[in-house]
Amino acid sequence: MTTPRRLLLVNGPNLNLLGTREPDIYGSATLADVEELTARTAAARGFEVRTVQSNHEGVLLDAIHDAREDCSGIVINPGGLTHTSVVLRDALSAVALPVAEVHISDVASREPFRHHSYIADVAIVHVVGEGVAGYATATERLIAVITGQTDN
Ligand code: CA2
Repeated sequence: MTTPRRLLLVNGPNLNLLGTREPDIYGSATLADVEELTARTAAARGFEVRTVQSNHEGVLLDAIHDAREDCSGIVINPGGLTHTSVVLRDALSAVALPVAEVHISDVASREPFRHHSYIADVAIVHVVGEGVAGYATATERLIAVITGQTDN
């Protein structure tokens, strides 16, 4: 089978609130802006993007499982599940697609409970603290991995 030119963009719990609360931490862009930026970045490289945001862990797991069928990589901001979710990590590991982990804020300089990520070692690309622009960086770097232009 040829490599699908499609990515799954996953945004975890509470990221539907982007642009409406805590602009000092997360900026003023909305989730729609993030999805549009990611789609535009991917389209410039000949990829399309399917998006999912949910406040329910199982919905995210199902979307990740489905990506096996027709996607070649996953860009994910797991939100707070980053720091708590073995099942999300297991789903990403199970589908065995290349993963780019994105965080809008610089989690390393925030509360200690945000310093550990269950996702980090199943991701090949990590972009932290670049604001919403980090989704574009992550998408570019993930596509470079998928298309063999680099190894990370
Ligand atoms: O910096 C990030 O992107 C985070 O993944 C965002 C999560 C947080 O739990 C992680 O530690 C770091 C929180 C997502 C909630 O997003 C909101 C956006 C606007 C207003 C309120 C919450």
